[in-house]
Amino acid sequence: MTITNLITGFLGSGKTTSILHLLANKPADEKWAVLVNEFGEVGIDGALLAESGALLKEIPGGCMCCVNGLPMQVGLNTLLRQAKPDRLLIEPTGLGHPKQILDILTAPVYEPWIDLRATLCLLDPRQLLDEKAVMNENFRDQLAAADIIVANKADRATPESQQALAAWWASFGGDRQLVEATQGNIDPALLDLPRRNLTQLPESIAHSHSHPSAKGLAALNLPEHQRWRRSINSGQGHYACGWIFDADTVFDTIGLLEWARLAPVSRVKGVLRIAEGLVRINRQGDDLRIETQAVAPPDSRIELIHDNECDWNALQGSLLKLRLS
Ligand SMILES: Nc1nc2c(ncn2[C@@H]2O[C@H](COP(=O)(O)OP(=O)(O)O)[C@@H](O)[C@H]2O)c(=O)[nH]1
Ligand SMILES: [Mg+2]
Repeated sequence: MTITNLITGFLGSGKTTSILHLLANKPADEKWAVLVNEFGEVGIDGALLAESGALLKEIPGGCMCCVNGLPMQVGLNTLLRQAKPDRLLIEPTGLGHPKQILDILTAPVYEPWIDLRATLCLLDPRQLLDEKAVMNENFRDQLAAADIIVANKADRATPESQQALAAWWASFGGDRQLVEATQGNIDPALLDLPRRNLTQLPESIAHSHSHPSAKGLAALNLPEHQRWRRSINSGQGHYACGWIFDADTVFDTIGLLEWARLAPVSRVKGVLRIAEGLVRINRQGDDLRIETQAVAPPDSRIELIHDNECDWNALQGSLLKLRLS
């Protein structure tokens, strides 16, 4: 049986960061697997996790319970049977449906394979001050479905966000556990805690978005001889646009970082080639993190997410101008 945890949380709350931390501290003799499901179709978290040493499976293009119900389940089953990992961490999209995903994971077909433990929900308490987030059903469902709430980004806490967290906890905390973290740095022992009974969860909310036709399980790829392509996705009041560039495309470093910093969107994620090597870009609101990466994905990819429609063509125009080759 594979000990399995769902790591939920709204867009940019720190799920991937926390998973990277957990992987960095895993016992050397254990085999861990990660299933990432992203809202955008381009699939960036897989590239971010490429160096982590875990088995990785990606499901891009929307909530995994909607996009890929059956193929997702077959893929998951194959992963569990063939690789027999000791642990599986599942990162659903920040706009995913936690209740439905828990329903899938507790289906009889997985009973012999999955030992489902506590669901952890990452929360940036500042998001409790953002009415748009608080009104978002996915945001609320994720918090409601969690067994443990991780108040992340403690380094960014303000008196207002701490007050909002205390008020939220007083109303909705219940008998759950609340832990504070920075950079998703949590005690790995939390992963062993049991989950609550599903019947205690609030009724799931009907899916308000359309179900796109089933797409492949792998992240989007570039056809041969094509220099770049883009992909647009929308649903649940959010809009995503991602681009993939071939392995020969190199970006102007300073221009690229400025583009990512200033793009009028709430979320930017990417792994791209620059003259110095590879750069990872991860921005949530004003929190911008830039890192270099050693293991090269075959291409460059970047994705923007926003809660309003954006002028993707204008952003694309300025991005294309930053190519050095
Ligand atoms: N200041 C600060 N930034 C953080 C912390 N944890 C994560 N981040 C940043 O928040 C952004 C989103 O993190 P990510 O893990 O990709 O979020 P996800 O969308 O939930 O997977 C990234 O730029 C991270 O570097 C934290 O504790 N403090
Ligand atoms: Mg992520």
